[in-house]
Amino acid sequence: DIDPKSMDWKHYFHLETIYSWMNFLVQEHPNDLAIINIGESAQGIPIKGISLKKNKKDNATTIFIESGIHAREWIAPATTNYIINELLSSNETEVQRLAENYNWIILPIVNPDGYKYTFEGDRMWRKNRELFGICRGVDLNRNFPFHWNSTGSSGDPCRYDYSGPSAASEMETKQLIKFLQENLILNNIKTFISLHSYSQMIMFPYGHTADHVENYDDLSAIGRKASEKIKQVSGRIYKSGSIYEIIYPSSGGSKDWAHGELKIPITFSFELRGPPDSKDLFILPAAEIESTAQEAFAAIMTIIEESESR
Ligand code: ING
Ligand code: ZN
Repeated sequence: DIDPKSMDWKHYFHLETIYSWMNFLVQEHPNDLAIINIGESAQGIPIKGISLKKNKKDNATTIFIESGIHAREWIAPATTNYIINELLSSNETEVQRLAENYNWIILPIVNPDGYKYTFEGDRMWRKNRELFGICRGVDLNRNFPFHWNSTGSSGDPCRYDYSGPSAASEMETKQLIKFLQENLILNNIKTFISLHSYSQMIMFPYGHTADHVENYDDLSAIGRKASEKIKQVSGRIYKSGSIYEIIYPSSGGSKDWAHGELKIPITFSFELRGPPDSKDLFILPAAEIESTAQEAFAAIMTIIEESESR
């Protein structure tokens, strides 16, 4: 059976274990933590996360973190879990300051159907599990209603980057959109972070165009600082820049929607580590979870600190 206290940074965990660990955390910190359930996936699994609210002031802003929108990128939810744990138990004063001064809404696994399937069926599955004739799955990070299906996505359900039959066609996309729309003002969300793997990158909008966002200079300076931070922490090199500039043209991603539609000012997505030499670049050895999560958390702290002075 699952021991909810069994979370560590040396293994990857099943969806059920992560969910029972979150329940355990809420029992341990009933005044500051709550489970949030944004609704169900296509296959009826609740999409759950936690909200951390130590600051009871009305004007506190919220940092939103989302991962596991792509099923096989296991290092992303593992990193998110590490971040939750640091916010709750770090002895470092700066971590404690950020944990207390901000509210945090954190969703480790936006695509629970896909995540489950990578444990039970195909380790290399990326999309959700919706059925379209002979093929399955929409790439949820191509399904958001902002310049949907304009570039870097496919109209073919058999492809890994299928954007879906229409914008926001998928349950998971719909739930996340509804949750963010409802909480944008209510919780004053100013920062949106999405975790992926692999490539060692810190990216900001947009993916569909080379045109610069209105706060390009700020995002670009913040991204550069965050990548310098990682270099100090672990020696790793993370490239930073807009999606279009540094990775590939793509449309319908969650972060582009969060920035373009919801007007959340500080929006970043990470490409975490892949293994040094392997054909399966999404399969990062579990021995690298902790160091990857450490450098990512340091970079996220830098993003928040740098945003404070702008
Ligand atoms: N990379 C991301 C992808 O969805 C990305 C890159 C991030 C594109 C955010 C658009 C928005 O393709 C991986 N590895 O999934
Ligand atoms: Zn991804």
